[in-house]
Amino acid sequence: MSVRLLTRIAMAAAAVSSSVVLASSLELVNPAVRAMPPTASATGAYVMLHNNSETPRALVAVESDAAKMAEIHISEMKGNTMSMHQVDEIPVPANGHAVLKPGGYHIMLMGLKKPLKAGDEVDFTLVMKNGERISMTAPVKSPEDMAAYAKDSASMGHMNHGEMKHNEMEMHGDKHHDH
Ligand SMILES: [Cu+2]
Repeated sequence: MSVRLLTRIAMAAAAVSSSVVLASSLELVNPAVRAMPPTASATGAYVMLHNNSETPRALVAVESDAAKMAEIHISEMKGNTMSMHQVDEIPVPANGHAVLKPGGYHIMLMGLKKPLKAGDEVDFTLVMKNGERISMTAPVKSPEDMAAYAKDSASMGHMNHGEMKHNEMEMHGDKHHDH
């Protein structure tokens, strides 16, 4: 094989592997939007963001044509009342994840352009701190399905956290011998 051909193969391989890394470095798991009665003008959207890289990431904005405004929020209990407010960013730690779920971080759609009913789909663009824009399509779920979803995302977040830590320990096991 000629050197030139080898170089070409190497370059092609590098191009392929770098695009694969980019595409898989942030994984969107289980997106969902809560269906609301037709009179409602706002609703919440949820997803789990997995960061399969060594670089911390952050979600800083969300865009959607489904509403006049989309913001990133966090819900918090204050005494006996649940209140929510806008946040500047939702961190997605290196080799970790961020869970947007009912009662926690969420995407807030305000000024819905049309009622969203179960079975509809909503398109989003997630804007990351590093400038990356990620497309997301989320199904609209009924209140019953959202209740099940909330349970799932609570336990899934927990389970994956353990898995992540386990993987990280295995992957970096050798480095700990340096201490
Ligand atoms: Cu909110």
